[in-house]
Amino acid sequence: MSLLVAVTGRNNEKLIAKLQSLLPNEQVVEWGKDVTTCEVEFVLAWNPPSDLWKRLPNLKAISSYGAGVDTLLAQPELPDVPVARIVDPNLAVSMSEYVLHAIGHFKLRFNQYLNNKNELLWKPRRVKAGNKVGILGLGQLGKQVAVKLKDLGYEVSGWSNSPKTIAGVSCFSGEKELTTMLESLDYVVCLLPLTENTQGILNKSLFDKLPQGAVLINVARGDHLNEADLLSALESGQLAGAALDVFSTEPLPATHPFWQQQNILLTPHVSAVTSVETASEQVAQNYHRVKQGQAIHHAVNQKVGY
Ligand code: NDP
Ligand code: OXD
Repeated sequence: MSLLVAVTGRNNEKLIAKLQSLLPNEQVVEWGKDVTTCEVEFVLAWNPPSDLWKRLPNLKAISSYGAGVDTLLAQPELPDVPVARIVDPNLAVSMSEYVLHAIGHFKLRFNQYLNNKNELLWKPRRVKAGNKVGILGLGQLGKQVAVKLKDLGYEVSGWSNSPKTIAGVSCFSGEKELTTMLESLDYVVCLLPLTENTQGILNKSLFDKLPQGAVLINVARGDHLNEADLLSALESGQLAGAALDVFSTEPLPATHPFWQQQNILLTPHVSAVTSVETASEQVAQNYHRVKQGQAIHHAVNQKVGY
């Protein structure tokens, strides 16, 4: 049995070394190197080549090298085996810090001061009024972000598929309740998984339900957002700004209009970066579980897509 690392677009030296140190008696191989495909029973994947799966007749389980599994589940020839994802409390810490910074960027008017600096302009302003934050998605990440913001004094609400109770956070579920939640928000944060139900959810209809001048923070997936609707909402003033960490096309092409928008804070998919250490430990544990014929930890529900 061997573990195949099919994580593309990054240098996997440290990852392979860490996995090999945790699995000293197992073969850890990297896609693209000399791989005996019939021995592979476990794959760690991130943007794997789509022709990979048909070469692995003995595959027993797959782990995403990330919290999100949308691109993995969308692979046309994905075999019918359990799929796990990374669940790391440290991801929720980085995500909370990112979201807090993104709110501060607009609330403290750093967006304007950055521009003023270029023009040598000394122009103090009061902080932007409003501290109501709504989180779309109350899972591993959304729940922690909600609790952190609540602890800092923000008025926090959250929306999920199933009803939830979180002390000090107003919880909503279902479409009707989403409208109620949106009506009072100053900031809306997307932390939903990308599924057929959530694709394009950040669109004109949602923006129009927010009070004028609200700010959008999208840290989930680029395809949650209708980009043209965002540009129109910024143009009309319906939205005062947006912080975007994820894009439909990554890296964001140089010609993309988002680069030129002063009221868009743009970062290159860095709000909660998978840790080699934690991911390796979880993958090694799941590898052992597969070897012993046990169910894997952090398996996703492939029918619902997360
Ligand atoms: P989880 O699967 O733990 O949580 C997802 C949440 O979304 C749950 O609360 C779920 O509701 C809710 N949800 C799903 N579908 C719907 C729907 N149709 N309507 C309402 N609520 C819905 O995910 P995580 O918190 O771990 O991660 C969220 C996403 O963040 C990932 O899928 C990934 O795309 C993104 N991400 C981005 C990173 C970055 O660096 N930018 C890093 C890591 C993740 P319920 O609880 O009822 O099931
Ligand atoms: C993830 C990500 O899903 O990095 O983990 O986006």
